Amino acid sequence: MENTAFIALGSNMGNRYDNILYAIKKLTSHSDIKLVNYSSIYETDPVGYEDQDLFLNMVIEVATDLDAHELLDRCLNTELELGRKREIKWGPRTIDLDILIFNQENIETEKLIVPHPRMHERAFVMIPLLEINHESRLPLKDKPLEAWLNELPDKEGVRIWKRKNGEDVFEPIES
Ligand code: PH2
Ligand code: MG
Ligand code: MG
Repeated sequence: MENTAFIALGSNMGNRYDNILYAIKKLTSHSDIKLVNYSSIYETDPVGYEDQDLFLNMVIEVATDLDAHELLDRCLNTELELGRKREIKWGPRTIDLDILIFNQENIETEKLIVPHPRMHERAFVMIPLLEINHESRLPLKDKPLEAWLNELPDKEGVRIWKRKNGEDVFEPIES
């Protein structure tokens, strides 16, 4: 598996927890995408379009043989399988799968921009990402991670919902 990617997951419709676990299972159901690491799950206030239900958000790390566009197609197919319809921009969704980082690559095509252009501004992405990532692997301009985190707005809108470690843990994939 030559490539490392970090993917953000978000859900605020239906059974949010089931949607997230099902998406991880679907995404990693072929041998060309492997789950390497995952964050805790956070409950988060909606950002952008505020008149909607609370989200569950988390970030996973995968290893994959796919290139970034192939991985994007897999993400979009998984969203469709979970019944995602695109109605309101930034509106309610059963599942959203966003590629945040793909190796150290900078990609800008019509379909895909990586690193994700808004990730640095979003506490619901950065807090779970920083839980499982380390500075050296983030293609984050010239600022230390601490500085990014300190400047993030809406940090209080991101609350731990299910911890990765400790009591009441979850297992995204049964071993
Ligand atoms: N996703 C959005 C817009 N707003 N807010 C939260 N809390 N979590 C999300 O995943 C989210 C959002 C667009 O993708
Ligand atoms: Mg998104
Ligand atoms: Mg998306």
